[in-house]
Amino acid sequence: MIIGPGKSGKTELAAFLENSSRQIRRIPNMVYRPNTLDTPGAYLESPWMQSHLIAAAQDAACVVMTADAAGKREVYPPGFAKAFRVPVIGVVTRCDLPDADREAARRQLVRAGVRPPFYEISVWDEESMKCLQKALEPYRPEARR
Ligand SMILES: Nc1nc2c(ncn2[C@@H]2O[C@H](COP(=O)(O)OP(=O)(O)OP(=O)(O)O)[C@@H](O)[C@H]2O)c(=O)[nH]1
Ligand SMILES: [Mg+2]
Repeated sequence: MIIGPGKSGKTELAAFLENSSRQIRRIPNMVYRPNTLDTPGAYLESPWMQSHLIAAAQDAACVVMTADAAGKREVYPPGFAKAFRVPVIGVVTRCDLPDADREAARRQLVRAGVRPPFYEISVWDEESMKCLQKALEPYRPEARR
């Protein structure tokens, strides 16, 4: 399950993890696919929707929390990661953008209660995507059967 601020690259990451073309539709709903549960940033950003994320995570093997290296907005409540019973993996997204500040994004994850190591990715850097994919491998549905 992937959660994070709006426009932080969650749907882009989900498309990669599904090995699908990057034409996945961007719709403001939770989207269940074979390997991923993509969630809208709007859920995290409205306090009354956050409980839906926590409930939905009960079906997930792990939660990926994204922090946008290229976005200053901080949306996670302090310690939010502690609401989940499943492992939480911190991912700094959009690291290739010119105004990317990875350090600030890492600090956001720490304040949100996520424990390092954090994965720093860009959809344009295949190495970084492969590295995250490898870390997520044990949580894939087939791997857990
Ligand atoms: N340069 C760059 N752009 C990216 C990267 N990842 C995503 N984007 C772009 O950033 C924008 C937002 O990406 P999405 O994947 O739609 O973001 P999201 O987190 O799903 O957004 P919501 O569904 O609105 O919460 C899109 O234009 C993407 O193409 C990246 O690694 N690098
Ligand atoms: Mg999306």
